[in-house]
Amino acid sequence: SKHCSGQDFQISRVLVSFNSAVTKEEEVLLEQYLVGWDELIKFMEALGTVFSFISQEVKGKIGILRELQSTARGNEYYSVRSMMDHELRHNLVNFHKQTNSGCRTLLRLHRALKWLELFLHKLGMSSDESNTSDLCQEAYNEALAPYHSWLVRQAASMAFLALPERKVFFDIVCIEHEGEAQLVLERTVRSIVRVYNIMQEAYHSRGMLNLP
Ligand code: 1PZ
Repeated sequence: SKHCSGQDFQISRVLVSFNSAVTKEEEVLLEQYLVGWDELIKFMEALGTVFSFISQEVKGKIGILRELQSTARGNEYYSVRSMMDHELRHNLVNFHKQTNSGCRTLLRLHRALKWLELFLHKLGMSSDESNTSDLCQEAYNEALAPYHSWLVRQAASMAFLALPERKVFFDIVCIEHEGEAQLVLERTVRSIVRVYNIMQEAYHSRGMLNLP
């Protein structure tokens, strides 16, 4: 359809960005990773205004990271591991209170990517009778709810009720025939899993999975 071109959201760009974020040495390049998120923001915006509070939140996190990349020490923010090691070396990571470190900010996006992985997987496996709000809520309960306050959980659940039905989703995702859906979604899920696992290990090995 007409909107599946140009500047509009394209799931293929999510796949390409996350794939190109991973180097042969299994480094995750921060800039490419954020480009993947830029595309996901377009996706949220295509879903309507109810989701703009969520996309504002994500834009805020991306903004903090791009800001860090633009400073004098910006070259240290080249990859996820170089960022982590730079911030740890200079005591920029606070393990006790909330700050705007790159590590804790990126951790929020990292956790949200697990939600997306689960949701896209469920969407790919879903049938005509499946309800997108339920799929979304299940993925949220598993991946993000444990890290969110009661108030945020309530707001998220309300937003999920406003999600469009599967057909509309497939349209936004630019899948013309439902038969293609599973393949395209699984390919995207694989590119997400690859980035996610590398970052999970980087956070885990530095004891940073629970940064406040
Ligand atoms: C398809 C429609 C989108 C569904 C999105 C599912 C997640 C909804 C939850 C949104 C709540 C956002 C409100 C603010 C949350 C923040 O408190 C947390 C923690 O940050 P802190 O307070 O520690 O600084 N922020 C996050 O967890 C960041 C990411 C939340 C949104 C993820 C959306 C992912 C969308 C993927 C692309 C479609």
